[in-house]
Amino acid sequence: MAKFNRYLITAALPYANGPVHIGHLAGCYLPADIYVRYLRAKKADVKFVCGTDEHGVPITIKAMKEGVSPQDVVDKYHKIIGDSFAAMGISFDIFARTSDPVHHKTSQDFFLKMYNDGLFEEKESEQYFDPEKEMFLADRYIVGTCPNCGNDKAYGDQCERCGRTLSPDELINPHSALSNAPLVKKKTKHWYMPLQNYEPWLKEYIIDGHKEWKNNVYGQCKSWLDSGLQSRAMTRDSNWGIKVPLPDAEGKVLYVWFDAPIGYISATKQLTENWADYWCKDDTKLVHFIGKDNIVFHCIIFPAMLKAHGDFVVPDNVPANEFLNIEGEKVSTSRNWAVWVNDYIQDFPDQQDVLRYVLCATAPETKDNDFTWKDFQDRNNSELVAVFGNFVNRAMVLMHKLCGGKVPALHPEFMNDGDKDILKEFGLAKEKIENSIETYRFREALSEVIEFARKGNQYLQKNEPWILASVLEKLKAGEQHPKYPQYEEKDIAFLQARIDICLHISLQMTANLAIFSHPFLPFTAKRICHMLKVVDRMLEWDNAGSDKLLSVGYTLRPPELLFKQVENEQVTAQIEKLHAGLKQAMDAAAANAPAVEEAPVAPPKPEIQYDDFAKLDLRVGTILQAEKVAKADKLLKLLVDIGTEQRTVVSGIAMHFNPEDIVGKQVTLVANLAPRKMRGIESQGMILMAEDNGKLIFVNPAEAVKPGSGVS
Ligand code: B3M
Ligand code: ZN
Repeated sequence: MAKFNRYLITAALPYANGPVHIGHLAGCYLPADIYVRYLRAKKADVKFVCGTDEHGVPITIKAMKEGVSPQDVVDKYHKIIGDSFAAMGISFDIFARTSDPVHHKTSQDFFLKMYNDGLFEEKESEQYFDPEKEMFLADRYIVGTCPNCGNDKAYGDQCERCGRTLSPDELINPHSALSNAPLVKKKTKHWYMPLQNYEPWLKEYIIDGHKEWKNNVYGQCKSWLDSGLQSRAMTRDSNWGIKVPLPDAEGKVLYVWFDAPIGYISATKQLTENWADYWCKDDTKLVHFIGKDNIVFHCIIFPAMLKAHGDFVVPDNVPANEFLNIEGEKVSTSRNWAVWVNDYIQDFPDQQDVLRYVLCATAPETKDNDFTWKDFQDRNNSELVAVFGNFVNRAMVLMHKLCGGKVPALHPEFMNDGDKDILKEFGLAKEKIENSIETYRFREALSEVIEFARKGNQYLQKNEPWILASVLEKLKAGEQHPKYPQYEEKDIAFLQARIDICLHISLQMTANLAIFSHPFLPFTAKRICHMLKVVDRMLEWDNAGSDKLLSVGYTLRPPELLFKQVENEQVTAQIEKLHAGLKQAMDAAAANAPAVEEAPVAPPKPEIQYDDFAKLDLRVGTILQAEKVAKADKLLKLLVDIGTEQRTVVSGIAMHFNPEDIVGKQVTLVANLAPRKMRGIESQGMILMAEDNGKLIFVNPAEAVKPGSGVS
């Protein structure tokens, strides 16, 4: 394997269109920070760059929603996002912005170099054009009816109701989200990168060259490459972005996924005048930390761009994480189903490390994972408080009590096998943590840190220095301890030595815990350093595994508790906050559904015969019970009386009705629909609803009828 002399570590540039949530942290910022802190502790030459991604449709959509300019949006969120990262101890060397002139110039130069080398294809294509606004529309600005589920507010790239990926051509009745005007197609010219030309190189680079990449990353790359690459437009029609630096390119900007990764280069340029060392020398290890939705851009498109340009190194690894769900549901910023980092910092001041710990311990490294507040509490209380904090606190308290506040001596002549075994653990733990971090297995590394603290607790428990101290006290007073008559006056020196040894080793373990935990829990590591009265330099990785970090006789500060319990009320409050946020977002969305966005009535479906209709068994039923389905905020479980029997029906209407408000209401049920399991509950029928611009209304008879009455 190539020997690397310097590292350039990047974390995905978040869009400056909203605050960051804990899914972002767990996905890439925290793992990147752990890796970088470890490298710095090893005194590696490392730069850690990030910044906000300030172009592209996500920004303009947000500006439109908030009724402000895109510039206002990015200025606001660059600050909020940067502050959240700083507060969480994410230690970027620079947090830049893609609106910076250095970035604009770097991206344009990059484009021009490729252009001058003849690496783009110029192609005309027909694109949707809004005749009222006189502009071409990005897919997101085109709305219409989803051919899959009939949602009349599907976007040109995706239907948010059924999740289907769409292209604008698939939409029924496409119209502009900006003006509501029906769209026309118009020719427009763009510059395409023929990705297929880079296929052989990409296969060699990834499929043969990087078999060590994580399975999720390697697998995605392989499937892209297996299904064949195509030309992809690297420019767009828009007035927000980096201007295409060509004379005949009025109204054209660089595709946001062309300019954003170049942001890593321009950020490095702003950070150091030696930026070219990091980007152009083969002995640089370039690592991109990202979330799984960015894999193709970082593993296929950006490397192809770098290769095409020719001056730059390509990534050595792209350790992408999967997604973190919250309380069993996918994070959704539009539905406000998220734990926002700035909220966390307010609600849990000075407890950044608890979140860092929980997010790392449950990181979605190989598959999507779930964050729950209960788990947050459990891990804090039973791992940080009961294992890590407890060990450090016991070591410190006992040393103050039994050894006069000073590091006691080791007395090798009185050491036993147990002491020798625990000392061996120092080096072993270091090795395991190191191996795991270097192979991007941060969860495993962190569990080794806790394991080391656990061993510390077991060691203290086995040696029970507090009991030895009480025996000693008796013997010094000329008495025997009634419970331990085997010790006599001649054992005084031995007992004192045993106490000293146990605490000496425990304190050296504490110092090691600071070093081991520092990449993960930097605030805690510093607090330990403070108690041990050592400078931060002790945290250098060379010191890890040493049993000579604290000198005998050195006075230490009084102990402070490193962690505190998370109480049940805090858990409840956070869960309530999540649900309140969701409700607020849904209410606001309902209230704001602006008239301009009102979608036209869906066109008729293809004709059917009477026999098709007659197959349906439609009946009126009365709702007897209604309750929320756990961990599914869209679903209600209903019990419906249909005269002959009572049916359980799971219905996706929880966002629209309070369960208590609908008990007693009559509904129309499709009674002969094949049963279907939802969240483990068998749904025995479907309730008919009328939908008016997102609002759901029960379809029921104008007067109350007997449950079971047929509808025909
Ligand atoms: N802004 C997408 C995202 O935030 C995009 C990443 C750019 S990394 C160069 O998920
Ligand atoms: Zn749909």
